[in-house]
Amino acid sequence: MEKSLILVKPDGVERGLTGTIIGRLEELGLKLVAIRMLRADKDLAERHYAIHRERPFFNDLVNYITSSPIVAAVFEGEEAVSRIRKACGATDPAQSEKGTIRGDFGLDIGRNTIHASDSPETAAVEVETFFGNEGTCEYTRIN
Ligand code: D4T
Repeated sequence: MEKSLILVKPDGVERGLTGTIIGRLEELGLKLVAIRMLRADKDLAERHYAIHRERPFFNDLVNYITSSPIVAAVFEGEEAVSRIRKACGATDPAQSEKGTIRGDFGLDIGRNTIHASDSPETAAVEVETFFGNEGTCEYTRIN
């Protein structure tokens, strides 16, 4: 079964949107299999966003994600990665459809409320980055 890692970014946590966002993904029928709140340090943030190291917004991105606590969670389900990406909406909230998480709550392209894995392969790396020690839980989701 496919897994996807999401992060509720500082703007989501600070505005009390964590439960709403997790709830939206649970409502898709996806199974929550791990969750934790943390304050990412620079090393963790740079590892997570390593693919963007050469992009002009990299330093702002790392500064932002380390500025305040985030909530990391793992969801499991059929096509979890693409279904969650669809529920998130476009990266820039100005371009996201209403009804998507970023379309409804995102403030700007940096403070866009949620990160979600972009492929099953990336998800496996990201789950290891955020939950390497404790792993994920197993249970049967009853719909
Ligand atoms: P994430 O990875 O957070 O789910 O976002 P996306 O997959 O939708 O978008 P991305 O990888 O292109 O960007 C990663 C992250 O960087 C921020 N960002 C992006 C930014 O601050 N300025 C920019 O110009 C872009 C393109 C937002 C998401």
